[in-house]
Amino acid sequence: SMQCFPGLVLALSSLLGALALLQLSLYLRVPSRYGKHEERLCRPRGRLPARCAWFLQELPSFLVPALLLALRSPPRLEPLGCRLLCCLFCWHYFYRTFIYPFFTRGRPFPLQLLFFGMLFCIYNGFLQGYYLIYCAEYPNDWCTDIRFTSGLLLFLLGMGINIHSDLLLRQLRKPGELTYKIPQGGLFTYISGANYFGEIVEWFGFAIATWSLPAFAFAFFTLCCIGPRAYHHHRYYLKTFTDYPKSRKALIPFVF
Ligand code: NDX
Repeated sequence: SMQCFPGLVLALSSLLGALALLQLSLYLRVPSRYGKHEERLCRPRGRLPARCAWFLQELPSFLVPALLLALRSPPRLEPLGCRLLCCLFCWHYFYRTFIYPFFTRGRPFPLQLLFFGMLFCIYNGFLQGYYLIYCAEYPNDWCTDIRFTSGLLLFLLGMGINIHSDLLLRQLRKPGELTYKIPQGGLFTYISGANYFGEIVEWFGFAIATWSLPAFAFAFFTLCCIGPRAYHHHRYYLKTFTDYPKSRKALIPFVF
């Protein structure tokens, strides 16, 4: 049966950090080519409807840790912190897999990126789940530790911002419509990447709550992946809409 190999956790986390840097170097200047940054929309081949694409892409991030949690024998009953934290991770990906895709009005998604996205979700789902279920050791009162409570608070706040902002984006379109408009309301009043800001806050909250290398590596990856994308969205809006609100920033309210 499976057990904890600390060397494996270290290696996988380091590779995740390296992937984050690779992302940064690849996508700082040019955005990853999906959504509003895809050049040719008129080529339907090599693309999947947004619903299927997001469902398939994010499913492993829910399934892998959920299976690890369910199949561990003997079941891990102590300490509570590990299971709670693993459930938080699964909870996010339950939303992202089973709820988000069914409401999205996004453009068809490129198969190639879907393939890499799925690989990434398998990798990260395994790393976070494996660490929490087989390796993490928390004192029994971890649930009252300031790291757990403040991290959990940030996680919930970020998740709220993320879900609310994705809802505001969705409402910009009627079903079947594929055009871009200026997002309004919520944190979009201050930043172009409100949904990304929420997601970044969420995963740094998770990292603080778990106080673990894998979770910090994932938060860093998220920052490197969607941070630059928020900046590219911002530039796109400024270029596309002459009446785009001047005071709006890219990712961090009032700052950047
Ligand atoms: N999926 C995370 N890397 C990614 C997909 C892409 O969950 O090769 C990372 C995730 C993957 C990436 C994933 C991993 C790395 C990949 C990358 C592609 C290349 C890269 C594989 C797995 C790679 C290496 C080199 C390492 C191998 O038509 P549309 O789609 O534009 O419509 C949009 C709509 N919308 C608007 N509608 C009207 N008017 C406007 N002005 C609008 N603006 C947007 O709203 C969409 O339907 C919707 C949201 O659009 P957008 O662009 O704001 O968000 P999107 O990027 O689609 O993300 C959706 C949600 C969001 O909440 C975000 O926080 C979360 O998913 N997310 C996304 C990406 C990564 C991630 C979270 C994370 O790292 N935690």
